Amino acid sequence: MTERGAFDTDVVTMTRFVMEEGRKAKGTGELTTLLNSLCTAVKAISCAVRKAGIANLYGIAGSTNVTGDQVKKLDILSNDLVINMLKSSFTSCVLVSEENEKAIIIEPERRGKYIVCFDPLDGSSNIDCLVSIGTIFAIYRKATDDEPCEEDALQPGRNLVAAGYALYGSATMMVICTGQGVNCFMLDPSIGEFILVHRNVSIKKRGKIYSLNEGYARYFEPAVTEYLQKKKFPQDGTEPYAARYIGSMVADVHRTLMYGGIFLYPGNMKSPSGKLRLLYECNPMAYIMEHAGGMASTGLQDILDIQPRSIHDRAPVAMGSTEDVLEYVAICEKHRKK
Ligand code: AMP
Ligand code: P6P
Repeated sequence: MTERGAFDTDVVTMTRFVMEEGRKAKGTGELTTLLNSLCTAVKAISCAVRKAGIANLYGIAGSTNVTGDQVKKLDILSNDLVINMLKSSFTSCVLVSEENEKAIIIEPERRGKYIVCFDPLDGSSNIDCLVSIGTIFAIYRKATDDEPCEEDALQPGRNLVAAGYALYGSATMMVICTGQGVNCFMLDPSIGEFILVHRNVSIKKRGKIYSLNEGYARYFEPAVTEYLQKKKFPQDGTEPYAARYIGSMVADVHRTLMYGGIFLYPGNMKSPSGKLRLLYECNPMAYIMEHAGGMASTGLQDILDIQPRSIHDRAPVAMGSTEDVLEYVAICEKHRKK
């Protein structure tokens, strides 16, 4: 419904948008089918997340809900939804999930040419306190004609065909990029469709917000400490940056995309590669940021240039407004040369 309450009879849904883009690309329709299958999984996850508090869906696996049904934890339910929607789309041959130790190789009769790496419910530790959580996905094309295997997923982010995320916040939003700009779609529950609300998002060149978990300050590398000092006590007469950190990557990155600034999960002396996973957290978010005119770096190299060694590799990350990330990278470079 438009704000005037009139019914928009020409509404641009995500399904329609993806079909139009697919038509322009003159492809076989496989990627369009894949994206629309992911969209269905996200709608079902959104429904489950919103019901969780009532149907007691969240919490410890193995518990039973009010009707005595076996309760699946939301992240297990979300994982099953994404896997089943992708398997039944005949578009993918290898799936890598944050929830599965090994890659899932699709059976021959249901294979397609894509590889999908995903975190079905990122930030799930925040479910019980109703903090925003999300689904993140990254789509590659199989690069060889060999039998599909886990190694097919070990491609640098530069090879991405598409990536995106769903944010289950005050509303449910999907943000996707297929190489031609970043587009945002809001779920309209009244018609069960994602509606285009923000076309071709462009991130500010510089923001006023930094976002990281300062609880690890005692373990920060000197470069991170120096960067934060500059944000809190600027020597150039500018105002200090604001600090925002939700502890749910999709929410922190989406805020950074919308408002500008920098999101960091750096390595530290206890965890040199940080915590976030390269294939299904860092790469898809880095792809989105770069296509929105931003930047994503480990501090020493672009995230999208990293050659993964295993499917659950971690990577330190700083992403967001280009000038903010470049400022951080310069400090990292200075400390590297010491
Ligand atoms: P397909 O054969 O449909 O999987 O598409 C082949 C290639 O065309 C994809 O790998 C994309 O690079 C591009 N393409 C296909 N469909 C779309 C779409 N819906 N949006 C953007 N690019 C697309
Ligand atoms: P920390 C959530 O558990 C998550 O994987 C990301 O969504 C989030 O950015 C990060 O971990 C938070 O980690 O160490 O700050 O609690």
